[in-house]
Amino acid sequence: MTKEELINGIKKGDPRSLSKAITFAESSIEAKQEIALQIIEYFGPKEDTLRIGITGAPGVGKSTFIESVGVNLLKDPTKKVAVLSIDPSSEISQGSILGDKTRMNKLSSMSAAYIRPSSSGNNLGGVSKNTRLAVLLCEAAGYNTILIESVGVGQNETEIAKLSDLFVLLISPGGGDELQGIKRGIMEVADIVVVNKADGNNKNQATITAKEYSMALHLKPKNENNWVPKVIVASAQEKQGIQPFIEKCTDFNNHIKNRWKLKHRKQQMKYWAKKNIEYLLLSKINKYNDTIDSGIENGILPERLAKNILE
Ligand SMILES: Nc1nc2c(ncn2[C@@H]2O[C@H](COP(=O)(O)OP(=O)(O)O)[C@@H](O)[C@H]2O)c(=O)[nH]1
Ligand SMILES: [Mg+2]
Repeated sequence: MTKEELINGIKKGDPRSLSKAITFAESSIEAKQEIALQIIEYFGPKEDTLRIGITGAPGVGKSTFIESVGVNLLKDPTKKVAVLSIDPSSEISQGSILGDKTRMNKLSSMSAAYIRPSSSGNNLGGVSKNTRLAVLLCEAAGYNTILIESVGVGQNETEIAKLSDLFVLLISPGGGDELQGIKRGIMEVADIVVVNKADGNNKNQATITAKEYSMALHLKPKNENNWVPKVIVASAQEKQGIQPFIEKCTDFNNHIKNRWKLKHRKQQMKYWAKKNIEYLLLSKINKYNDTIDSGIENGILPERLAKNILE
């Protein structure tokens, strides 16, 4: 498919064109990624969208929760929902992704929804770098609510915050132990904490956990955006707490809209610019292997060598 065909397809709302464009964005082949960049540039920035990053331990119910939220969001005919999932285990096989797909059965059958696992290249920062382009392509295709699912491990957890306007942490009703298990870093950036699986025997424990988090979140210094983080008790399975969550998301969007959102997105783009420079520089290092070899053989100090190469 040519760039023009992809652009026309995306304009017409053809999900296959969008998928193809995202595949190009994720490609390690320069020419393909270039096409994806040009498509994004063609459509230009979409400011009136909400990017919701959702993280949490494996099995806490992220996919189930996202499906319930997506289905509820689509009761509003002005909404179009895209779900991107970053799953480290998907690097090797597509197994876990298939699992996610089946869990999002209802949502994936709805025409205003688009669901796509974000493949992680094995390049540095590849996971989120590619996902960022996927977000932009979904927005180009007219999806105005983007839900990004990521397992809260490793660098993923902070990088997903760099892709989102609104950052959500899902936890299970585990009480105090749970609170300590969560890295401070995540707590600090969470705008909404959802205590999921508040059903059956876990109901009471969920309320207690929610109170603990509420207290912890009130103690932490306010974010730059002056938003006081919220705690929601939910059961993705029984579809409880979903509408209250969506209302909080809307509140948040109104809170940041016109004031903080675009500034925040610019800050994020500066981060990604540096990340991309880092990536390009590192990928160039191998070019200097021969110079390094002969320099060292000839007794030049590594410090001198580096300066000679770069200056
Ligand atoms: N009891 C209960 N189980 C849930 C709830 N949400 C998800 N689960 C179950 O937890 C398991 C993991 O869910 P999944 O959405 O795949 O979690 P993820 O790994 O965070 O995406 C599945 O067996 C779900 O059916 C919930 O609200 N209550
Ligand atoms: Mg999942």
